[in-house]
Amino acid sequence: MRSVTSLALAWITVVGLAVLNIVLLYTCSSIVNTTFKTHEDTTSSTKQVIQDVTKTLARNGNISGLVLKKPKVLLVIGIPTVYRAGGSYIFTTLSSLVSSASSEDRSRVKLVVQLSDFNISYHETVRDKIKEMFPKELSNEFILIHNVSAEKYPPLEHLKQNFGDSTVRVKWRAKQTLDTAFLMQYCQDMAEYYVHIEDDVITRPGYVREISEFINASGSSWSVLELSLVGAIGKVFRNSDLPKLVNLLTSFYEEQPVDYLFMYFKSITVQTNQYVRIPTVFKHIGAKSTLVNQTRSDGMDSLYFYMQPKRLKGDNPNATIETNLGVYQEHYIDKAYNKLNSDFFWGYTASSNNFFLIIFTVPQNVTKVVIDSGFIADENNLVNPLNISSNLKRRDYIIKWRLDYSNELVSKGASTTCEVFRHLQEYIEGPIQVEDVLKKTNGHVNCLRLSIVSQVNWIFIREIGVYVTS
Ligand SMILES: *[C@@H]1O[C@H](CO)[C@@H](O)[C@H](O)[C@H]1NC(C)=O
Ligand SMILES: *[C@@H]1O[C@H](CO)[C@@H](O)[C@H](O)[C@H]1NC(C)=O
Ligand SMILES: *[C@@H]1O[C@H](CO)[C@@H](O)[C@H](O)[C@H]1NC(C)=O
Ligand SMILES: *[C@@H]1O[C@H](CO)[C@@H](O)[C@H](O)[C@H]1NC(C)=O
Ligand SMILES: *[C@@H]1O[C@H](CO)[C@@H](O)[C@H](O)[C@H]1NC(C)=O
Ligand SMILES: *[C@@H]1O[C@H](CO)[C@@H](O)[C@H](O)[C@H]1NC(C)=O
Ligand SMILES: *[C@@H]1O[C@H](CO)[C@@H](O)[C@H](O)[C@H]1NC(C)=O
Ligand SMILES: CC(=O)N[C@H]1CO[C@H](CO)[C@@H](O)[C@@H]1O
Repeated sequence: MRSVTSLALAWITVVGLAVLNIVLLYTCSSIVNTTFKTHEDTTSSTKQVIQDVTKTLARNGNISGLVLKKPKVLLVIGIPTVYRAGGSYIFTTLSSLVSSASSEDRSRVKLVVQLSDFNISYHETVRDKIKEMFPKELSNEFILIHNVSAEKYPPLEHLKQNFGDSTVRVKWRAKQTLDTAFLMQYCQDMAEYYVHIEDDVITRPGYVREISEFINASGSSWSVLELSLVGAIGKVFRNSDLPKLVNLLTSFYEEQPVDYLFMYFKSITVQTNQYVRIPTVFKHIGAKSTLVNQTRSDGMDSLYFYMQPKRLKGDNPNATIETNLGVYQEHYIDKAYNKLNSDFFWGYTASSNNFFLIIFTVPQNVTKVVIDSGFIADENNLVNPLNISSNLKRRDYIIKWRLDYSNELVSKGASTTCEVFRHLQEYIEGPIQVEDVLKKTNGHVNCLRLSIVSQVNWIFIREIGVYVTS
């Protein structure tokens, strides 16, 4: 009932928005085009409105059969930037985006830097430095600089207060939402896809291919793809959706922060799955927010950015896996054994005798066992945001372990388990990779048991690979 109601509400919003478009679109584009019409202009402005609405409808529903230009490049990456006290990251962001793109990539992408400050002398500072650092990229239009004009914005005083945010914060977030709308408007029709990031992120070599592959792999039923799990960073939209987004952002900039509106865009468009690219493609580096005195923490961002895709290609025959470790959130051990998801195991050690027990549905002739544990963390992200490589550290890996096997399955009530175990590998320290298992076991293995010793607290397992004879 609840979901029916919210669906209905979503529809009312959609229909409402469509109807309002006739009025609003012009209000919105008057924010963008800024002119207030005199009485004599009415006829031509009405024509303009009708044309804009027709274009929007053509994009959204192809009602008029209007032929729209096909964008020339694959991606346009929108990067709004404003002054922040205590450190600017925009040049690091641009360096990362430029140096991580091959010359072929550069022909498929445009980077649009939007100078979003109302302080014009700050525009000049940033513009000059970009010209100095990236003359070639500017001249061949790999980088474009665009600036906002304060006079096109609605008044940002006396805004509605909500979410318990201070007046300063409400103004900051309302402006951020409008900045995004202007940026999207500017980027309209430049590329097939628009990617929104912020001015304090880094990426890695091959990001263009990674994004392109992810778009291809995501099918067609998405409206937002996520290349980062942080707020408004790394969100991919279709070029054809930009007019709707501009409407949404300019309609609700007082009520909602931009990342919430992105999230609501998913529900309004009835996108039911979340599409997150793991490893993520962009990593947040800004410790200082553009909101005065606000600092931000890294959270799980670096975990997802440095996480490798599953690579072991084990046979992983059907099995149930048990463990006595505590499980963090939903990161159950099956997630590490299942090759088809990009998830992992993350848990904390029990007081003693920690183990993972794999019980095969059918006895297996196991040849090799590999378990990839630990992850790369960016430990000093907030202390030293611009020297990434110096901060990387491996965390939560299994330090000391032993592997046993059993070929004696016993039934206990409704469940089955293994009882008598033999050593496959005595306690050792180091990566978990056990070869020649067939020779040591003579086949017909019912269970494998990994025992953990001398673990401090947390254990992260990216992937389990069990190899068997076919
Ligand atoms: C839009 O309509 C025109 C004319 O009816 C048609 O040729 C074209 O294929 C349509 N485009 C899309 C994307 O449906
Ligand atoms: C505007 O920017 C300039 C140069 O970046 C700076 O010196 C000045 O203090 C800023 N003005 C305001 C009002 O923030
Ligand atoms: C994605 O699909 C398009 C169209 O089929 C293709 O041209 C492009 O090479 C694909 N990109 C990748 C990275 O596979
Ligand atoms: C930011 O912090 C400084 C030092 O604590 C304080 O003087 C200043 O008023 C704060 N600014 C805002 C806008 O809260
Ligand atoms: C493994 O389990 C899946 C799902 O339960 C099943 O579809 C599949 O046939 C099983 N494979 C084998 C080899 O038993
Ligand atoms: C294991 O190997 C034995 C003989 O080498 C064979 O009979 C058996 O079918 C194999 N089992 C599986 C699950 O492959
Ligand atoms: C980054 O950190 C490494 C290791 O701490 C240090 O050797 C290097 O000089 C630093 N680089 C910069 C640019 O600060
Ligand atoms: C300060 C500044 O760079 N202003 C420019 C912003 O962009 C408009 C055109 O969109 C120019 O006319 C301004 O000079």
